[in-house]
Amino acid sequence: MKKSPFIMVMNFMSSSESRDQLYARRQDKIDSFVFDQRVAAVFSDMISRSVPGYASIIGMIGILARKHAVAHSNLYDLGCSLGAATVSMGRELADRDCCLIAVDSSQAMLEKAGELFARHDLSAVTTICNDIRNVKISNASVVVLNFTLQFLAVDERLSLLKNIHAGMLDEGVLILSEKIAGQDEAEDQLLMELHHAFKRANGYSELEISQKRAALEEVLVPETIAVHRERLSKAGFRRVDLWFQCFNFVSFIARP
Ligand code: GEK
Repeated sequence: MKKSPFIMVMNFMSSSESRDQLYARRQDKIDSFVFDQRVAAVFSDMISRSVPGYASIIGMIGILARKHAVAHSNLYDLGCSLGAATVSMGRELADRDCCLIAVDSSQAMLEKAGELFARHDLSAVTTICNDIRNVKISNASVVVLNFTLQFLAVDERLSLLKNIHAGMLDEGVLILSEKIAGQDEAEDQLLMELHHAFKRANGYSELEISQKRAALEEVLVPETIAVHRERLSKAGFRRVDLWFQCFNFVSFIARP
């Protein structure tokens, strides 16, 4: 019997070899966060202890892909990291003739993603090591940006979304997950406190939380839900629905 997406995600998580302790020791100078080999080695532990709802989102991406994937079309996972969303889609679409394309600019991430694809019998996945801004999107029924857009400079986000929109089939969906800013200072503070409480509950110390926050300061720029909706609409998406939120982490479905 095929395993459920939830079980699949738990298996994916438990395959992580190392616990994230990258910010456990006090550092004199905090360098900007980069997706290098050290991060790739602990990534599945890092993201599951840092992003509330990550496992659910990954599982649901498979469900959403099953609902919206069109036969003989392309499915993109942009900023795939270790390929969790690709695996989730691939397992749901084994019976459909679709092409899975996983893109990331980090070679270290893609090497590990390749191992995961092989473990899940998904060696047909096309992996592309490149900046997502350079990748032509075509014949796409599902495009996933799972916590990736937030790493692009704010003024580069609209043109990426326009490029994605131009390469999508009318019946397709873009799944966009992002860390968000609150709509005002009070909401922002509340969501941040809840997120930090989540990280503490998952074993991160105050030092780890504050050093990671400093490393991400200018690298990950969150925006409000309203800004995302407006930009998606400007990029040509005619309908945008929020299907997931936990604290300051959300996911939208946008239709071309
Ligand atoms: C998941 N989606 O597990 N071009 C290509 N890749 C990029 C770019 C870019 N311009 N900018 C960042 N990345 C994954 C999680 S992580 C989110 C995504 C996080 C890549 C970067 O190398 C990293 O692998 C990924 O986007 C962001 O479902 O760490 O919070």
